[in-house]
Amino acid sequence: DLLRDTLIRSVKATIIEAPTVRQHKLSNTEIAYQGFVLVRVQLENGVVGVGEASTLGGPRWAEESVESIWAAITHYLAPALIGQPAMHFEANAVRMGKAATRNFSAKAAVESALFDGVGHSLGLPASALLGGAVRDRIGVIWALASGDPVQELEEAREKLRLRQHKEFKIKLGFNTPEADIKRLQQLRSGLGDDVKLIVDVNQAWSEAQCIRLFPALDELDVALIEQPVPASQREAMARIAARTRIPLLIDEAAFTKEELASVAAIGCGSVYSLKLVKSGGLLELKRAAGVAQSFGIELYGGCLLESSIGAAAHMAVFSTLPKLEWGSEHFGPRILVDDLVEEPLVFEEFEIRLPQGPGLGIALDEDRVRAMARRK
Ligand code: MUC
Ligand code: MG
Repeated sequence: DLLRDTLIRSVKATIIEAPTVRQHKLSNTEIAYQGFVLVRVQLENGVVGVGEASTLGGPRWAEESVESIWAAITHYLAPALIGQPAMHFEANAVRMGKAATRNFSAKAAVESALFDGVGHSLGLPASALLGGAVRDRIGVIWALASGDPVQELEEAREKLRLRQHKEFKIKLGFNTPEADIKRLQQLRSGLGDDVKLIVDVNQAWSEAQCIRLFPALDELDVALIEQPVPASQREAMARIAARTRIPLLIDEAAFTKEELASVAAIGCGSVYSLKLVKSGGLLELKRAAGVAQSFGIELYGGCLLESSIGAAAHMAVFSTLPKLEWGSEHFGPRILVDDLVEEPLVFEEFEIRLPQGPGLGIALDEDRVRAMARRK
């Protein structure tokens, strides 16, 4: 009996600290290691499904920290799920919703582990359980975020040479706007006119600064501007969206699909960054994509510097979206000194591959997980 064999026996969370190859800077945080919460869901048949929650330097990019995610899973989400059929994904999401409000990253990590466990039990990739893949590879952007243009040029050239990435997202807002523009000018002249550059301001600029600075971004042929103003300043974002010649990418301004509908209705941007940390689950991420599309908003496959585990969960759901106009940015596995899986996701010809095999298509590297697990 498949339903009984795949009842949820246990849900365990482990905090992981995974060093990065270099410092990664954002307007509001800076990291030298990635904080993850690894989730293992054991089913009655003995199969263990894995999922991952990602954070950026504590509760700064979003309100969840590794500690809060660990506590939400251990004390609230796990008790709500134990004994339930793992393959009742929607019902399990409802149960998690009743057990905890928001806590999106925690819920998404658990749901990822359920899809992995059920996929392994059925011999099916998670993408098949999510409607079936319409693509098996996705163009993948690299983020330049050391703040040192000399280092960044070198890094970008290496990615181009290896044919891993040909589009770059430049993190702005941790420096003065003048320094940001100067750095961008150096990157543009060093990389040439043909390389696609997008920028992520991570909420750092005011409306007035945007009005003043966007013409310079236009001159540098920036293709997309991500979340220039604070997430809560929706009207300001809408006014900027109406006057800019560069499309705005909505990131922190919309976590839930309902928030997305609100910002879309007042015209805050024309592209949306899909992330499990915002949607709180794979099924919910698909619904967010539907909301975006119904408003004519294009889709961008966002990340929060996940390891191959979290990237695989995103790839499983991204692969099923009929449209994904801007590709993805799941460079996370390549910014870690050591990934958490035996076979990291494959980056080839400027694309990231949807891993094959059942569930999320990845296998934990238990030695590395043990080495990077935070000692309590
Ligand atoms: C963000 O705001 O998009 C994703 C890539 C990166 O460099 O930062 C993250 C979060
Ligand atoms: Mg962003």
